[in-house]
Order: sequence, then structure tokens, then C-alpha cells
Amino acid sequence: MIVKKARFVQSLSAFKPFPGQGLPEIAMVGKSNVGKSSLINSLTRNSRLARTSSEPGKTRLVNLYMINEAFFLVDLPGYGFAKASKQEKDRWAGMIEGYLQQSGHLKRVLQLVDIRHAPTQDDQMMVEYLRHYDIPFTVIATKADKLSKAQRGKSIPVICRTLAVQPWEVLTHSSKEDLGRDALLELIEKDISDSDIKD
Ligand SMILES: Nc1nc2c(ncn2[C@@H]2O[C@H](COP(=O)(O)OP(=O)(O)O)[C@@H](O)[C@H]2O)c(=O)[nH]1
Ligand SMILES: [Mg+2]
Repeated sequence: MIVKKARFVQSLSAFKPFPGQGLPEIAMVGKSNVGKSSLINSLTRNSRLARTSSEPGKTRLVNLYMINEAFFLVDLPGYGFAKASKQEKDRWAGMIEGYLQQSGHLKRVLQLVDIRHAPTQDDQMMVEYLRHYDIPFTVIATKADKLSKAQRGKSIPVICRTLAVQPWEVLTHSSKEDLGRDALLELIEKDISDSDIKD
């Protein structure tokens, strides 16, 4: 798939109808700072579309981006931000869950994990949640440029074991080096054309 056009649509603080609703949605989840906004910018090749930050805990909203006027990329609030209060954490969890439960057009969740670290308990809970509700998901191992090829080869099995996924369910990605971009766009294209047939 070629990304010809990408635009920000809206930020939601709670799930509600939004312009263009009905088109397929691909959502991303992961702890704050894992690289969700960077992934959107990498897929769209627009470094200014989604706000990235070296300070974790910035995206507290559901951000919707329209791609090729054909589908949405949905940036969900990052979880696992240690410094947040219990109340704030509950609010984030509520927003993520509210979206996942109420979106009738979600085709896949991209579960982002940092390739350098074993997935956290929050990551494990998230994946169990997706599995429980039968939401198709793919694990994206982000920031691959920070590891050598040999190191990557060691960390992918750890991710697989911790999240109980198969190696082919994990996609290695780097926003800095453009690694994994084509494979991910291909996957999204398939999700979207499958939904054409069914709907
Ligand atoms: N080296 C490297 N840094 C990355 C990559 N993706 C994100 N980052 C950095 O990680 C930090 C958090 O990224 P961001 O996209 O804002 O994470 P988010 O909180 O999940 O949206 C920023 O400083 C990014 O520049 C990557 O693939 N490679
Ligand atoms: Mg972000």
C-alpha cells in the first residue's frame, strides 16, 4: 500500500461518534514512550503528524488519523506510566477499554513493545485482554535500530515467550531506519481489503 494522504482527524477524551466513522480502524497500544506516535509518523512518512515526545505519558487522548481517506490509524493512550496517579491510570485504562469495546470497525490492534526489554505485566495483561475478546493483534517490536541483528535474534524469543505468541506474529520495526514499514503496510492493506469483502 502506498500512503498518499494522511491527516489528523480528532482527539477523543471518551469514545463518541467521529467524522468518517465506519471506515476500518487499526489501533495501536503499548506503554507510553514505546514509539506509538513515531510509528504513525513512520507509516505516513510525516514526521510532524503525530506528536512524539521523549517524555513519557503525553498522549492522554484517543487520537484519530485518516489514511488515504480509506481507514483510520488510532493512537490509544500509553499505559504503564509509572509517575501517573492511580486515578490517572484508571482513566487511561478506561479510555483504552472504552475504545476497544465500542469501536465496531476495529480490524487489528498493533501491540507495541520495546525490542530491548521483556514485555511488562501491563503488556501481558493487554495481550490477554485482546485474546480474550478475540481482537486480532500483531506484536510490533519497536526501536530495532537500538539493537544489533544478533541482539534482536535473542530478544524476539523473549517477547514471544512472555506474550505467548509465535515468532511470525511479531514484526520487527524501526522508525529511524524504516525497518518493517512495508511489511506492516502490507498487513494493514490485507486487513482493510478483507473488510471490504465482508461488509
Ligand atoms: N531510536 C529510535 N527511537 C525511537 C523509535 N521510535 C520512537 N523512538 C523515540 O522514543 C521516544 C518516544 O516515542 P513516541 O513515538 O513519542 O512514543 P509514544 O509515547 O508511544 O507515542 C521518542 O523520543 C522517539 O524519538 C525508533 O524506532 N528508534
Ligand atoms: Mg504518543
